[in-house]
Amino acid sequence: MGTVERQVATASMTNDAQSQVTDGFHLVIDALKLNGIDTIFGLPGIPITDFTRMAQAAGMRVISFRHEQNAGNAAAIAQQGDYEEMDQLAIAKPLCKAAFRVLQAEDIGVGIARAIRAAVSGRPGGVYLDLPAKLFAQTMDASAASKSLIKVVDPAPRQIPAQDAVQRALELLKSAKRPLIVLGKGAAYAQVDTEIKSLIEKTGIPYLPMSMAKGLLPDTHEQSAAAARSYVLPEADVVMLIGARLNWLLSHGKGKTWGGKDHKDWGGQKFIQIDISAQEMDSNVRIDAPVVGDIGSCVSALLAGIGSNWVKPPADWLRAIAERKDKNVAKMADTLAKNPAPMNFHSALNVVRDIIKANPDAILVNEGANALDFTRSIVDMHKPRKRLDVGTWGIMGIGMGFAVAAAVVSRQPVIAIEGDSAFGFSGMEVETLCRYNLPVCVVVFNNNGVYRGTDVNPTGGPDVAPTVFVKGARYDKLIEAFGGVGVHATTPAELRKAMEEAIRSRKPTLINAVIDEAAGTESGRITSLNPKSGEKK
Ligand code: TPW
Repeated sequence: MGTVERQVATASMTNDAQSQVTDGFHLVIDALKLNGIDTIFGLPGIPITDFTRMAQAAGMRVISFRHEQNAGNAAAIAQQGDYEEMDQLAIAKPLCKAAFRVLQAEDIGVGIARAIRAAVSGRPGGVYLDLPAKLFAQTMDASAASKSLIKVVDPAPRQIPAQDAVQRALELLKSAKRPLIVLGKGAAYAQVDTEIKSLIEKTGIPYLPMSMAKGLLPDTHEQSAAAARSYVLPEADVVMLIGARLNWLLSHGKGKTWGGKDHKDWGGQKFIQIDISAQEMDSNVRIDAPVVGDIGSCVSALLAGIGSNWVKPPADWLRAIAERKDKNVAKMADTLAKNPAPMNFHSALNVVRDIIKANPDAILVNEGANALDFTRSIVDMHKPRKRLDVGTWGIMGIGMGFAVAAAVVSRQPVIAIEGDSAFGFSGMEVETLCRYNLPVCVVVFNNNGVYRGTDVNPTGGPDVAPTVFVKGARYDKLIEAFGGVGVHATTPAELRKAMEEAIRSRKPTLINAVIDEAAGTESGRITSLNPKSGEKK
């Protein structure tokens, strides 16, 4: 039975008097219908993809948008409030690292200094500064005003780790038979690339880069264990985390990924964690050797403690990793070399991989689901801080904003690899790319929908399935409206030619790369987080 048929069956089961069980999906649908609500404005993505399918199957109208903001506006037409009166500080507070409000003109200097310090010290984060309209009309004596401004001294002060903490970490590392280092984006932010490289190379320990730490050492480095990730995580006995958190991206440091028996079982690894925030320690599993301080100071202290006669990890560990790597790399090379029609993620990304290799200073922006996960694993980065993606929270819509800023600040070419749904969240900003004539090449991996484009409306009604977009859409035409270059690419050769030309010309370019609508899975590599994924059954 196909996904949709099965869900229709499940839905109708709830209406069956014999049936004993229902689930949260159907309770929500039933409660809405009971109250006469027959239309949902939304945006499907896991964990609510199946909910939208079931609601449609149950006869509700499900109208999908390209950004939740627009769905919210659609749903709000009957209940508009006074937007200008909104208490933005209260709304921003739980979402930001800090939120402040300035009420007097004489406090503007303090407010801005505080906001800067809060944003860049310790673990960096976004800060909201509320400047009410009334503030701007206030006047004050010009010389007192200039004295009230503060130039922040040492906004991100160094935090030196305690020597005994460093010693404890080194002892544990020395005792390891199968050590592993995980580099997180904190390691990349720290901008101490030489020290980190030297720590990795002097210890000889294999490492895994998290997505935004890719390129901190070139992904082609022989100590990179990225191509053997699923082998090294469960097998390692001591893991040193450098600016990486044991959050969901690392399966919370436990469970099957780490060799545990079930999803909560500890795999037995000992952890050394280097982080600027003490609070991060023990957040999911025991941290045996916490080293709290800024990454630069911590890595320097470790390097000093390592000295010149550090014993490299056992050869059998390194050999076992190398064997897995070779096997996986060969397998991937076979997959990448295939040339299916229509293109799939692999054949398209094989091109992107070559383009990035030939242009290692270009900045790669990346969002989507399959478009994100496959790019992360297939496209090697060769230099630090050249990869910007949706990060820990997987927020769609960062694409064009990141691309604009990356081009403006770095003046390097920017390549944005975008799922078609992901692109829709910020797509209008292609006008901004054209307005400022930015050297950005947007590649939309167009597979006709959120994740895939193959769903059908099981009721046979006039609306398409919630995850499906206009088939065969021509995103390339969008940028042409503003004078940019649009290209429709249906083969890897066309994609390569268009990307090379975009890099050469530095003109704002949008390539509509047509991908098989059945390629990929629901939500890329995190399908398992879907409460009731049709794909996995
Ligand atoms: C602000 C939920 C995760 S990934 C995704 C959505 C909507 C888009 C996947 O389709 P796309 O990629 O971009 O076409 P691909 O390569 O698989 O075809 N709203 C926000 N953030 C998230 N993460 C979602 C919804 C989601």
